[in-house]
Amino acid sequence: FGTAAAFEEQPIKPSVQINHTQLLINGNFVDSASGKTFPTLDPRTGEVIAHVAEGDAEDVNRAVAAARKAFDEGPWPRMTAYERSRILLRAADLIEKHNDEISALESWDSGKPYEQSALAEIPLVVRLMRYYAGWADKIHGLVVPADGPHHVQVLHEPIGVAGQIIPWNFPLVMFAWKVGPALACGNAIVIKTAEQTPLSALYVARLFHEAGLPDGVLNVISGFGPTAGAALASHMDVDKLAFTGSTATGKVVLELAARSNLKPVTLELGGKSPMIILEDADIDNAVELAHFALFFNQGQCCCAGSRTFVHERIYDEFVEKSKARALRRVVGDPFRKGVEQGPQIDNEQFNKILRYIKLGKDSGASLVTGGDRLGSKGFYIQPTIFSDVQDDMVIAQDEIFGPVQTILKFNNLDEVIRRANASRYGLAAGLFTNNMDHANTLMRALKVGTIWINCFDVFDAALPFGGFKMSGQGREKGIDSLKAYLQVKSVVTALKNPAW
Ligand code: TXE
Repeated sequence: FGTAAAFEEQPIKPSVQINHTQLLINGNFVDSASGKTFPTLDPRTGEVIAHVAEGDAEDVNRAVAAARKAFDEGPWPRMTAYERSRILLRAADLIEKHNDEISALESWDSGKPYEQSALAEIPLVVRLMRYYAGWADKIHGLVVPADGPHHVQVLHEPIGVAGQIIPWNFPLVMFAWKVGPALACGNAIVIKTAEQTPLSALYVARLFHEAGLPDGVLNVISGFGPTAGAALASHMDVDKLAFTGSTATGKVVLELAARSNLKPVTLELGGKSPMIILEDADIDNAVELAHFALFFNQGQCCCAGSRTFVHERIYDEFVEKSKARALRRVVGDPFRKGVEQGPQIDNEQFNKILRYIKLGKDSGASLVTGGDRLGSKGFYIQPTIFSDVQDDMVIAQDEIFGPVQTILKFNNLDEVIRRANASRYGLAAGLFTNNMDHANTLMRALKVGTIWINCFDVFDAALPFGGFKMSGQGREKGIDSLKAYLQVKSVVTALKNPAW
């Protein structure tokens, strides 16, 4: 994983200035009402990057009032859909133009490799904005045949003020998944970013204004969950809530929404996604993709392939090759070229992962490689693999959210279907086989929202994403995401002359 000395070096200084640390309310950067700030930390060292305005219930009130006004009185829902589309396209162009600075902010704040930000995530954000710009002027209702002498129309209207709460693992991609469909439908937004990663959204929200987005349509609140997040979820003047984060917090916000004004809620929550490697699979390809599926983004993915089921006939070879691949993984400063894995997001996640590694060791699973931290500062963890993992072990059931691969053995298709589905989660699955019949059986039998066959983590803007069971409610991306941001209104007009 690189030499220990590499982790003691001075971190590489990112080439970007931090210009925005205040809240964005009604088109202006402002201090929080309380005047309070909180530090955002560099996961490489745990040191402070910047102090950011800390939004609280009062700031959420101000932001919701601005969004309400922008929606009820402003030009945004009233301008032509084509004009809205052009603003989203201009925003996409500006994000693309500033990829370097945005990627530097994103990697500095989150610890993800700079190359991953610049070559994969920011281009995905740009693509997503263009996809939703394409939808803006293609959202329309229906005229439906009715039984009586009536003209029946179904109007699709924006829902109003959308409250959105996002996590820290993909700060800007999550921002785009949320604001893209909401803006395409003509809504106004108050979005609360994760307390670990407030920087990139503030930068990008300013670009939306530069692109022509009217004031008050997109308000960004940095702050903590139990204060700012809870205030947004329980606000009486927020018409819809979208949340991505842990299943535990998803339950809390759903309850807050129900107890306040019954706003509809979409939830994108945790997972424990199975990777199923059948005996006929191309083993080298499966090893590489199972490695990617788990270790990508330091293992901090809701859809991480975190239960690797391997057919018993190829199990030992698979484990050996996975170990060799993990040992080749380049861990280090996210700003160093060629680095595949940076530090975990913060001390809390770092300790949580180390606790799970200890649990894995204590429960009798075999530690194949890794199993400890790297270096003595920051939140780096060795790529870790456990084999001989059993379904009832905690490491096979809980979302670890770190670079810890668990490899399980199976014998036949029926067995692996039953075991893969025996989870409270149902977000995604990966299948590796060249047998079409087996692929067809598995794709129908698995209770998950996304299945990747001989590939993994393909995030096309047009592809709906979301979970079965306790992985969530509703879908993001694709056409399905629009439904969450539209009201449906049926209009029935009596016909004077039904003959026509
Ligand atoms: O999540 P939280 P945390 C999982 C992963 C991780 C665990 C804990 O297993 O280890 O969750 O991470 C806001 N009212 N995922 O603590 O608490 C919070 O400020 C309103 C999976 O970071 O769910 C942040 O903006 N909002 C996940 C957001 O919720 C509240 C991605 C997510 O934080 C709130 C992240 C409250 N009472 C973690 N409490 C995925 N699905 O990808 C917190 N928040």
